[in-house]
Amino acid sequence: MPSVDICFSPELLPLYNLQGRVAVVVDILRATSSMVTALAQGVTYLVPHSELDPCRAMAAEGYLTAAERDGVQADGVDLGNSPFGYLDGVVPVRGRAVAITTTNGTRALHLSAAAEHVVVGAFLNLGAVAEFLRQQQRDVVVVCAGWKGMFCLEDTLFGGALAARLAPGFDTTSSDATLAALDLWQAASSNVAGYLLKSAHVRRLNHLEAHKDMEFCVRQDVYDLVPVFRNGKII
Ligand code: 3SL
Repeated sequence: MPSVDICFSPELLPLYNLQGRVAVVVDILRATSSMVTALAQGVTYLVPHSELDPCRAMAAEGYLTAAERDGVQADGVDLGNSPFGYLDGVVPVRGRAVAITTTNGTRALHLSAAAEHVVVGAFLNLGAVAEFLRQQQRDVVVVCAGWKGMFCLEDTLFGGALAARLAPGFDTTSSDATLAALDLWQAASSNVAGYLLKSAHVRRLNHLEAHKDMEFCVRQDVYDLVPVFRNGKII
């Protein structure tokens, strides 16, 4: 039976073997939620960058650029990191390719590249990701983007929610990390948005739009798509 393990921070990735496994990279607030939303709104593909300058430079090649550092849109780009940037129509996104860099999420994607498949997970596409994993029948590692190497609640909650969806067809009991995430999910699942009000990142993004973003990002099964990161592109 395939197993589900959870890596609480990209800093712990050297301890995990990703070979032959599926890595589900998650940054609920907000990078992977925004990427899923972008593709659902007709963005053709995204190119994730770890650094700002190479991302900005892709404007010259016709890409829309999206960049965030410390929760704020970076200077000189088209979009920040709110999913509403892809929904509000201020910047037309349909049919465009997007170069994107964020504080933690895009870095976590690159660090997961050794996996057999690297997929982009969010509550917004939770059911679609679970179905993809059932079809693959491979061991799964949920890679939490965290915050600058630190543990965070929202990505761990996603890990618990995904493990709950995959049980009993997957082994969700052999890893203490997965057991802890399942317990956290059980504690928070009846009111995820309410639970996350106390999270460090919601307090860090302490302005009105952040609450609006958070309430959107915890919605489950809004989009039936599974973005895959391959050959430098998220499609
Ligand atoms: O760290 C990241 O990659 C971002 O998702 C952080 S933020 O939600 O845009 O502040």
